[in-house]
Amino acid sequence: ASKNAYVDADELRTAFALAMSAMYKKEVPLYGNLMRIVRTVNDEALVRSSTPRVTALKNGDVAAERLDLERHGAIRLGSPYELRTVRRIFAIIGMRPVGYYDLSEAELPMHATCFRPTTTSALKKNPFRVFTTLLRPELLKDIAARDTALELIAKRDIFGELLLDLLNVADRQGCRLTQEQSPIFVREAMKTFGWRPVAVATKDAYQKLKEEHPILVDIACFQSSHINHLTPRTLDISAAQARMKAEGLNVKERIEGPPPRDCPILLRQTSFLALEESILFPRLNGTFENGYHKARFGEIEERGAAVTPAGRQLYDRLLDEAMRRISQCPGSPGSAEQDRILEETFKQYPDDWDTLRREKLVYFDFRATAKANDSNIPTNTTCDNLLSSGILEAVPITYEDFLPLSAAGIFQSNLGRGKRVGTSIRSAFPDKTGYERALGCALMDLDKSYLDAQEDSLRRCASELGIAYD
Ligand code: OOG
Ligand code: NI
Repeated sequence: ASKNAYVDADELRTAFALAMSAMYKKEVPLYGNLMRIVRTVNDEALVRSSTPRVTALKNGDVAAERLDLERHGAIRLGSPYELRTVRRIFAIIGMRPVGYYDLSEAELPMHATCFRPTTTSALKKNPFRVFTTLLRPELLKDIAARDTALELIAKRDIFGELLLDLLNVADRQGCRLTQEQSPIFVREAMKTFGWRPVAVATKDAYQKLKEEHPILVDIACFQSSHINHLTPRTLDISAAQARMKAEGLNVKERIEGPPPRDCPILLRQTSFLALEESILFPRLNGTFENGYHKARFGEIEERGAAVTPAGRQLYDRLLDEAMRRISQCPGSPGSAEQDRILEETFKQYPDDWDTLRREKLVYFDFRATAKANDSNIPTNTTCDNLLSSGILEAVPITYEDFLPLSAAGIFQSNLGRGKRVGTSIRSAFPDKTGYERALGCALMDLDKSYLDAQEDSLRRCASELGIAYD
């Protein structure tokens, strides 16, 4: 193709994600081990594919190529300017902000969205996502710490000039880049999301911020907005977790999210703890001193079906109930006991696809089967009838988003306790409008994309079968 031809956003997203993966492997060598473990576990799971859990994933839209490419990253931004510029970067690779996540409930002075592709076809090609948090300085109690953080953020420039130029070029070209511009864009963007070992903050400022809240140093003290993890998707997180432990990785005690089920829903996640990395702190006299920073970690996840608002309510209620039961246990129950309580509580969540569909707890993609061609289709029939006669099949739709409580658990397990965690936040409340104001546009509704996909599939089936659909 000619140098001046535009690159397709889906292709550019894959180039971008691959570049990030290569970069992260160099920066955090353990990520390479993690990828190897996940690949082995996935291959094994696919061989044992008679288990309903894997069959469900295999029968869903999870093509093997997609699974191989699938990653999510996370970044922590300091200002509305940074967020707006990141939004422009992601727009070029077909990623839009979906959903709002309040992390203040977990004593983190931040809120977030997820940038990801939103159409079924783009998700199929490469569902790359980035969990993007923004600092909420107004939630910080300590004025001095807040001022220091804001000064450091205002002083740095995490985007190079060349990258900013290319963003303007893309704006003029309808949010697209040419064959010639694209590799430069990817290369320059990696500088924004890569590790820069020279801090913006002095060691003293770093220490003071860290004492106030350990997350502040990761948000404010560096010259880039380094991705703090890059997560592959596994088909069997329990097996992957066991293998991580066996290889001596420092794995988090418990897996976040729902218990293991025949019909997986939402997502289950676990991580190994952050490593110490050396950094150079600038001195006021222009020289540098050595130091360490601990933020980046490895994470894996197993994705299940997207749930409807009713399904989500049931999930939240049961998780709440399990947590309450755990907190009421005499002594402090170990992780095995906690998992047992979680599993027992979730017996109340139906665990076969038929019931999940009939009770409208999960979103499905409806498809006409081969049987549709040689059957007489009654015009006056129901979806249930067509399903039970095998003319239609219902495939659960994959959950493409995140869970705020799981995110909080992942955050906390990697922070370590600062002196004053628990007292450094003023109060906890969501502020979606505030996030949208900083972002400069509205967040997409998380449910709508699943509902649309389900409705579209029903409409397609009706037209294929030649029956009316209202
Ligand atoms: C983001 C943590 C959230 C997830 O998978 O839930 C997240 C962060 O640590 O910055 O990535
Ligand atoms: Ni994550």
